Amino acid sequence: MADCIFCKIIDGSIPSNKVYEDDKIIAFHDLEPQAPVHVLVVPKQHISCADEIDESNADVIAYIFTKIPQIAKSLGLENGYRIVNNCGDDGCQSVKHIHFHLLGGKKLRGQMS
Ligand code: DGP
Repeated sequence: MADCIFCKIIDGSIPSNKVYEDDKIIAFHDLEPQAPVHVLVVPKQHISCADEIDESNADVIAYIFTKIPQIAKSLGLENGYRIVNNCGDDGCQSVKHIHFHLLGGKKLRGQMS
């Protein structure tokens, strides 16, 4: 997607502080961290939001969740972490390329909204 920030990070035209990359996904530090560790885990395939997940693209979403423990371990999140996905306007999704926030590095507040 030509005007998608995360597609530009994936193709290297916008720099990022990468922590993991393979042929299907990328993970990089969030520009505006909300916790001591705040990484975004993003499929390379452009899927706009969780509402667009279907049988044709669910494999890469499942794949992300198989890689998150490895990424979390590499970031030292031995004591747990939070995974957040914002979807659509009410979910306050600002970048319309699905991504999972991986947050940790301290005891996070329990509040969800
Ligand atoms: P969300 O609100 O769930 O769509 O989260 C989008 C996140 O993306 C937000 O925490 C800030 C981050 N972000 C936006 N633009 C960039 C960028 O160019 N580079 C990086 N590393 N993060 C970005």
